[in-house]
Amino acid sequence: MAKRKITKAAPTAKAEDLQRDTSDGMEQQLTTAQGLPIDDNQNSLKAGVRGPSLLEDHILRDKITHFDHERIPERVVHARGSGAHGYFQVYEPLAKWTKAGFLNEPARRTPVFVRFSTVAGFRGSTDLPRDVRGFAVKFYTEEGIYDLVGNNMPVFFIQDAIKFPDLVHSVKPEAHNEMPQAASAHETFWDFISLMPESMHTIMWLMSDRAIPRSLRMMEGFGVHTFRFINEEGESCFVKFHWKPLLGVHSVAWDEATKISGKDPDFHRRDLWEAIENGDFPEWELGVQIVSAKDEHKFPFDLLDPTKLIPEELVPVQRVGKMTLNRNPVNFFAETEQVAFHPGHLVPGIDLSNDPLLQGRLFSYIDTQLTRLGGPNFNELPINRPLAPVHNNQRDGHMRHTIDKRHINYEPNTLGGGCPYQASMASGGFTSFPEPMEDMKIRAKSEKFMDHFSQAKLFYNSQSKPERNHLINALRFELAKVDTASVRERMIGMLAYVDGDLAHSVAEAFGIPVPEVKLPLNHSIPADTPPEDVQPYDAEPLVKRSKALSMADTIKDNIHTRRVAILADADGAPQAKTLKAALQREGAMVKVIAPVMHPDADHTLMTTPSVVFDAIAVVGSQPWEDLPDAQDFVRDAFRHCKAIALIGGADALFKVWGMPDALKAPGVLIGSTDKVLVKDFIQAIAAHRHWAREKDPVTGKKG
Ligand code: HDE
Repeated sequence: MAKRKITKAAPTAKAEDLQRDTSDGMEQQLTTAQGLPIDDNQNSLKAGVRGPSLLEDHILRDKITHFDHERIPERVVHARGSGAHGYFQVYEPLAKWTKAGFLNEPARRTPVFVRFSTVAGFRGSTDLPRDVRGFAVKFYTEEGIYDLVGNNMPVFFIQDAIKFPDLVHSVKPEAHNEMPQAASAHETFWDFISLMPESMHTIMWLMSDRAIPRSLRMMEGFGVHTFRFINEEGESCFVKFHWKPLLGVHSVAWDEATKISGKDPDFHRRDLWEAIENGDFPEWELGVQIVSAKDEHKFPFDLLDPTKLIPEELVPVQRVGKMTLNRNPVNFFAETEQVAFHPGHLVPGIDLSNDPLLQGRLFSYIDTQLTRLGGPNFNELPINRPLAPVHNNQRDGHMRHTIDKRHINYEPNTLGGGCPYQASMASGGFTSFPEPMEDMKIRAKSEKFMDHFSQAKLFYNSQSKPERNHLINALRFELAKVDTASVRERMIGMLAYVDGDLAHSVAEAFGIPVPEVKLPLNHSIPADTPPEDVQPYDAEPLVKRSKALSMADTIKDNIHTRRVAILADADGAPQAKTLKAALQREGAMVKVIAPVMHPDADHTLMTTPSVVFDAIAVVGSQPWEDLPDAQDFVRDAFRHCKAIALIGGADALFKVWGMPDALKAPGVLIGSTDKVLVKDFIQAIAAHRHWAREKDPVTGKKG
């Protein structure tokens, strides 16, 4: 065999090299984990060419042992995630509310790492289940790490951390057969939920289109709990955090979501990755809702109750800064998998509230990292390391990276000059807000926590007609997957406490009247209440409808980064090219799809369904109606209410299928690639979806 030129590994001479944590593998020869160069990576050591492998083969064992341990336990929840790096910048100093440095210096770009996730599915599950999405942001501030570990919905299912294992057990695949994967549509979940009236508000969100986002880049984020800001004077106010995406908030259709799950389960991960690679950096504005200390009790709900939001009509969201994601991770495992968030990672100026869900989380996150990342030194992994210097007397433990040079590892000390010494508040030491506290030890909730339905109603009433229809159909779908009729009926009965029509529409799909159910006697209702007295406690809502809860009026004025497919055979290629150029000028990502590859085509029809696009155009003389993939392509786009342009005779399609009305449906355009059509097509794409086309799957009636 010809001899290859080998670049020798540089001898590791310097102490700081021992702390290296990256390897680019370029121009380097292959070694064992101990740095021994390997001269044969193809054959194990054997007793003769046909003989058994030898136990002595330390090179084989070095490689296989490491391989055997490549997996770490996945997250108990939020196992499926995608991450990206970026930065955050505040617009104006927020000194009147908080002393947090990164919220006070507009010139400062604070690096961030964001991990988006689904909740219920395993690590390899689809990106498009009906589920809450995690939205966790790690800020590497000059004062240390600050983690805002939120979701894409502003409320949560339960009010107290002690119910979290029950909730998660009920939604995860069932224990006997580990089915279904990444789905709430099964009976243990609905059995639990139908007994938990406090979950009803979040259930409205989960059944809404928010649970099937079009893109991670088009989701809102929420801190969920009420937190505290503290300023230099030691004054505190309450704060709710929001992330507002600059591309607007958009979702896909449910039928589309199920198809994407099959065709491209990495749809969201790919979308985020490609946008960043293309330089289309996703952006969110950070919003805050501020409630002064004196207003703590002025709302009909409790600020500490995580099943409630503060309607924006009562307390407006003030946009105070912007986050931009501009860099993909280099290594998924090292960054996205090993990142460890914790709501207790705080900086001076931001503090906790007594929300009993948040309080429980403060225990859970470090505890889970001990199992997942193997010990207490996970904060030394590159992705978790603060940029601020770390000096303390914590020592040793599994996988310690730091080589502590001092033998003085206690405080107080004189031998180490008293270092590291306690920081004073003036020099940036963290101090908790000295909230006065004196009460009896008790397992109970404040009375306002008993209001379970008023905000579920607020959410339902705030939805547009198509959004309500989607919510009803989501419930019909989910409950149809429940085998035990009594569970389904109890759930429908519970919906009646939210809205009579909602309950009726869901019941209609099962051919039953709305069952009357008594509110379950669970721990959120005092145990000595006689069943006949168990009435829903509904606080009088201060707001009947909240615009911010609907996606109908979100940003719809551009087609930036929208994915458009042009189905074009070789004949249609020139027209496809013109259309592609026009759409690209507006910032769209355009692909030409062809039944048979041609020089202007990007993909073939066999591999590329329309569900992974926002809009389609069909060009050319091909008898499209004869091709099964083309049929699904166009029919799906029509069913999912996407903008469709039919150019150069392609309008024959719908006629052949006996759907002549489709040609007159909103969002369907017919013509040539002249300017008028292109302009209308762009407008139709920007509108996102033309829901007016939809028919009710149970009654067959429009909208
Ligand atoms: Fe979490 N949650 N959670 N959670 N959560 C985890 O921590 C937990 C809750 C959220 O991308 C776990 O490192 C409890 C609310 C996100 O790495 C675990 C309770 C909100 C992520 C855990 C909650 C969240 C997690 C699993 C009820 C929105 C993914 C692995 C008291 C405000 C972070 C891990 C990432 C992850 C516990 C409720 C958001 C087990 C006990 C409410 C975004 O520690």
